[in-house]
Amino acid sequence: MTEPSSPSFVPLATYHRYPEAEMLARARAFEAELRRRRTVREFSDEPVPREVMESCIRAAASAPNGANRQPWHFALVGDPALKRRIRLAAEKEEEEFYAGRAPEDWLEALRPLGTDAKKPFLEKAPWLVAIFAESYGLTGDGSRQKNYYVTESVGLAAGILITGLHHAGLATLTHTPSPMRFLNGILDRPERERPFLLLVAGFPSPEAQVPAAALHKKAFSEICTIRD
Ligand code: IYR
Repeated sequence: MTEPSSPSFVPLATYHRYPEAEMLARARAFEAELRRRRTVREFSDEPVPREVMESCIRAAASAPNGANRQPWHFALVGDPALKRRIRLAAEKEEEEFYAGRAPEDWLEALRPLGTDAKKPFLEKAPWLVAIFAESYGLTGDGSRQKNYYVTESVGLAAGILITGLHHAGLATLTHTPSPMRFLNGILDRPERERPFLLLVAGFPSPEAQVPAAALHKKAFSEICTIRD
């Protein structure tokens, strides 16, 4: 057994405080920017520099997470042969989903979005980011190390990634082929990493359309109660 290390602290050197008017202006500008984000299913094949993707992934990996275990792995895929294999494997699962595995109420809920089993965007978009949630870590000697709040942590990182890509001027699609264990095989990731979601990123096709139904957002009073 190694001795437990005692906590050590450094000054909070990175924090910025803004004057109140600027704080409100920043909050409103950020709200407006994020409210422009739309999930896109029609992508252009125009390339996106890898450095942009890498930077957004580093930003995502700054997410708050359980005990700083950082229980995630981001597999960034631009190789056309790998994208094709992912598309074929995802479409196989999705065909079964749409043709019967999905309960009728689920298919009914999806109808306004117009989704189906065909996933051409998995090949057309320049980048896929397969996000894996690490159920447990491995220490230097190969023994298991517990992770905490894995789903919450990876969800937070995924949200930051989507936000960062949008901020950089890219469109994304949050795709969850189900089940998606096939990603471990294709991307050579260990069993202890559970596929969490497959994020498609690139420029939208110039003809891209988005479902009108998804424009409806709940009223603020429905999503927030305030007691001040
Ligand atoms: N995974 C399927 C079905 C799907 C499920 C939900 I919930 C969505 O919001 C959208 C699609 C697919 O990707 O088509």
